[in-house]
Amino acid sequence: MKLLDIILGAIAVGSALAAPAGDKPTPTTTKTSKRASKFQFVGVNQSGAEFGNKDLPGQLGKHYTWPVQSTIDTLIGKGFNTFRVPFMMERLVPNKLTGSVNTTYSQGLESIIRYITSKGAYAVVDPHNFGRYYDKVITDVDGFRAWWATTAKLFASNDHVIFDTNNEYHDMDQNLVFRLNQAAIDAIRSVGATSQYIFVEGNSWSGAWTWTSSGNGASLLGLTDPQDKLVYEMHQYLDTDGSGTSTNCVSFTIGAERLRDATAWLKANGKKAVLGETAGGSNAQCIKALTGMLSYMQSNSDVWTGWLWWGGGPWWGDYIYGMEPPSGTAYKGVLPSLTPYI
Ligand SMILES: *[C@@H]1O[C@H](CO)[C@@H](O)[C@H](O)[C@H]1NC(C)=O
Ligand SMILES: CC(=O)N[C@H]1CO[C@H](CO)[C@@H](O)[C@@H]1O
Repeated sequence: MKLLDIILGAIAVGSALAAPAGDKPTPTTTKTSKRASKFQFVGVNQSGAEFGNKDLPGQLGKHYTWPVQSTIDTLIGKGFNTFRVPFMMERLVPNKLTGSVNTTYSQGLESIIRYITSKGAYAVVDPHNFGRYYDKVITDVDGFRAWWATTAKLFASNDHVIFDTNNEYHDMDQNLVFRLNQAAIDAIRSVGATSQYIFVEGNSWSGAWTWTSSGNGASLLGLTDPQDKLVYEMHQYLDTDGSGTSTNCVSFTIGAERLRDATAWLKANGKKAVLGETAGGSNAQCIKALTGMLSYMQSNSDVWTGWLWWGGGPWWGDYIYGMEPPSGTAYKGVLPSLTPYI
């Protein structure tokens, strides 16, 4: 296994050196290319600032990093218009939920968000915390409200920002997940951030395939937004346990199958959703499962607003789902097949 990793690593480095000429970053002045799909949001998660999440606050360049501007340009050139930026709640507001921002980290976050939105794309502000703060489930709903008021204030005047209440709540009381989401919505609106979309996530890692069986459907249906701009963010991987840790996909048809139940819920209740994380391995079976899923979403685009790939970012190396230009595994092997859905 070790030896295989080393060989794969060497291949990754080799192919990075031999990047095809067509993969040069798009000049920053290039306008968003014409897109094939009618999805509102098509994008890529841009990892880095949430890395080293056990090292808090952590050091820039050692434990975490920021997404790369030229990558944003390149992916916009491919038609993408949405970038989800995961980061750590504790790095932005250290020590206590009701505290104030760490200006060093905040400037890094604000800078990449500003860059993305200056290109006309959406930037999703994604506290990648799984409903936890310093590794403990957040039960202080008022504290969470305060954290969100502090954070939303930084972006209140930028209408291309999208607020994502939290990444993948899991193993939590369902009513707590409801109350945290509602507190975030209320806090965001209370500081004058009234034009932005808000992505709300569910329990059970916000899985689309378990949206109703987990209780998310019944519980989160009650969320309210005075601006009526809520989008349910669901995640879906296509490997056996749905964890997004394998290059294998269950079958050619698994993508569409895993979204059926959630789609019925969305239609029955007149709600909209975005697939905030999805991926599959760079192989024929996964590509067919992914394009089948995206095609199913397109034919249900009254409720599915779009999708975001997991993941891009400068530190993924030869990661199985890497979407980082020029040599990411998925960038090279999967993206060419996804063009009709961008
Ligand atoms: C603020 O953030 C910087 C950069 O991540 C870090 O070096 C510093 O220790 C942080 N300060 C606190 C109080 O967390
Ligand atoms: C499927 C996947 O890659 N999930 C990732 C979500 O984000 C955390 C933090 O970056 C990773 O540790 C997970 O692997």
